[in-house]
Amino acid sequence: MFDLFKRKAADAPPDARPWSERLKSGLSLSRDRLAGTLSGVFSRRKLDEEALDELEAALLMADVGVAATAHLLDDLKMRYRRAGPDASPRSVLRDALIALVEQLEAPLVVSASRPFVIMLAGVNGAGKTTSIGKLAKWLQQQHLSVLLAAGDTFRAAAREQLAVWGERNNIAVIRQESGDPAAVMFDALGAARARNIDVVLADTAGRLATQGQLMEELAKIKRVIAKARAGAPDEVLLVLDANTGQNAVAQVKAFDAAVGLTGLILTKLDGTAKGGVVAAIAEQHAIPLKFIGVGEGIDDLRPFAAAEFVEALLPDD
Ligand SMILES: Nc1nc2c(ncn2[C@@H]2O[C@H](COP(=O)(O)OP(=O)(O)O)[C@@H](O)[C@H]2O)c(=O)[nH]1
Ligand SMILES: [Mg+2]
Repeated sequence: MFDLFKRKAADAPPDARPWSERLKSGLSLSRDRLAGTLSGVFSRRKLDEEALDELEAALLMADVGVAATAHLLDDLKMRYRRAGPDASPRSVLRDALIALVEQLEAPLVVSASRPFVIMLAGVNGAGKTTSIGKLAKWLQQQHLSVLLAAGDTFRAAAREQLAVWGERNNIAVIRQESGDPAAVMFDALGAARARNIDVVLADTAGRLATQGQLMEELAKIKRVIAKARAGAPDEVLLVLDANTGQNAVAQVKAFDAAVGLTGLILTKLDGTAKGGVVAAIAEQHAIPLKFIGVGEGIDDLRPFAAAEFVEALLPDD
């Protein structure tokens, strides 16, 4: 819910630390927990059966999931054999994790199509509107002009929240007092054309009366956008709350089946989230992870970089 406190959090002065530091501190809970469960493995300095058992438990606890954990253990054994008995378990684990999640690394590229349309979907509270606010800033830093479309017409508060992000970014928000999100999208693309805007960010509802209705509405929004500009939307991004654990994988599958996803944004990696869900997604339903969010501030969103992420997640040797 939008309230004054949230406004303060987002308007707080930018965090001056380097991104790698902020990512590390965002993932610190996860890393500390892994440090506890991995200390035996790392200190033994050998990947024997006991170490592999401990590792398995640690990965499962870190939200990596059954399928990706099995894959990682197989891959680890192979890598360890190849690297020889002097290899450090941490570096072998790091390499295996990077190899798995690397396939999700595919930065967002804004092609020459105008207006370039990015539609965001996701369940209520996942962080869609907040991610749009951060993404607007990121795109402006790439010298692209941005317009926001308030397609979550289900809740008045959602429109207002998007308007505040528009103010923060000093950009226009197209909204309607009532009515149909598809009509908002049509308006927004028209306005973007008239004003020579590069990118339209389309917010959508996260919950309607039923899940079926939500998916139908999203599909309809997508069709209307395509009518307003052939080939659009250029990106359909699913916003996921990293705290939802293995349920995130189920959400990726369901939204992909309903609207055809081109990418993901994983938010709230700064709290109690366990981070390992990235590996679960890579193993079970790999869709490019375009951005990760590590806070509520306007600068708390960055492209996903596999090696950087794994380094931040793993405790030191
Ligand atoms: N800690 C943290 N909070 C976030 C992040 N992204 C969003 N939030 C918060 O999560 C709540 C729901 O976000 P919102 O954008 O309204 O979700 P929506 O319903 O999907 O549009 C808000 O209180 C946000 O401030 C993040 O990366 N980290
Ligand atoms: Mg919202």
